[in-house]
Amino acid sequence: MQPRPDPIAAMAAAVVNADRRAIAKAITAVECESAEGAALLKALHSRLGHARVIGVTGPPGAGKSTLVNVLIGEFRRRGRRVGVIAVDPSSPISGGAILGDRIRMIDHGTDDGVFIRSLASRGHLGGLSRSAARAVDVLDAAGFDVVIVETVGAGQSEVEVADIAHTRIVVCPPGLGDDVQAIKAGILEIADIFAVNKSDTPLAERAERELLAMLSLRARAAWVPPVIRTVATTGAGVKELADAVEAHGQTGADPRHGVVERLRRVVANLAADEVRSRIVSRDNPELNALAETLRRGEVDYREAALRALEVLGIRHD
Ligand SMILES: Nc1nc2c(ncn2[C@@H]2O[C@H](COP(=O)(O)OP(=O)(O)O)[C@@H](O)[C@H]2O)c(=O)[nH]1
Ligand SMILES: [Mg+2]
Repeated sequence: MQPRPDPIAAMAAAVVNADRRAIAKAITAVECESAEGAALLKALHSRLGHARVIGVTGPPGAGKSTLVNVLIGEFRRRGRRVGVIAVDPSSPISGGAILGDRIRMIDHGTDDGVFIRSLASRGHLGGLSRSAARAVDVLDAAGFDVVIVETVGAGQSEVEVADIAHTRIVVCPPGLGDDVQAIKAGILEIADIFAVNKSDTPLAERAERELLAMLSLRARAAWVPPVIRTVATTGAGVKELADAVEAHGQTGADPRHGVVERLRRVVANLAADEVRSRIVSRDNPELNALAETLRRGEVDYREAALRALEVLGIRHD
């Protein structure tokens, strides 16, 4: 009798063969943290490391999805296979059809070189960024040359998605007013490239000036984030944006550029979650006593945190 084929191994092989239905099924499996999904990822891990992962983040309405659309077209023209994970289902990515003739060929329904997937926004945002990291693994294993991850907002989940991206594009629309401060506080720190999108609107020049002024205050670094004006609705500036992504990839100086480092960051996020939930949810007398010593002013926060790790049996030096 023939041994029964291992369904996980068969699915992993189909993903590696870039079978579209298998990729779609695999992402569904890894999205919810099922045992099947976990086993599948394990089977795929030795195939990781080919894709260049690009994070695209910024406030809602900045034009991220539209920009991703034209970036898909630009990378296709450069012969790259492009996978997209959108963590922002509110503004769908169409696959490039908006530019009409110029990139009609990449209508993603017919182009095997493009795969686009929106992740459902069920669960908390942290969970969503975990799913995004796993979906990126699937697309990487499937051999996509470029994997773009679109995330909305300026919170912890964006920082985590940014953690797994080789190159992080922050999309800044002009005229945000006070919102600019909120972006500045968080995601501006993580930008490798700035796209001042909607450059066809009056306040674009000011937004660009503000960004450049802010960057000039920074310490000198090997890579200074370029500020690129784009009009996502026409495709203006997208070539420069793609050039900047490639240039950033060639610097090679960034430790995030290795796949082992990417996996390590995913593990760090998962481990941090685990520790947090154990400290918060356990009705542990030792942890309660520890919080009391903190309240009495006998230890500082950092000491308390290190002792909490000891209580959990996690050694530190
Ligand atoms: N004028 C102008 N409108 C744009 C540009 N890019 C995007 N938009 C429009 O801005 C709106 C939000 O775009 P979307 O890509 O969904 O933004 P997202 O929420 O950041 O993904 C849509 O109506 C787009 O057509 C641009 O460069 N110029
Ligand atoms: Mg969007």
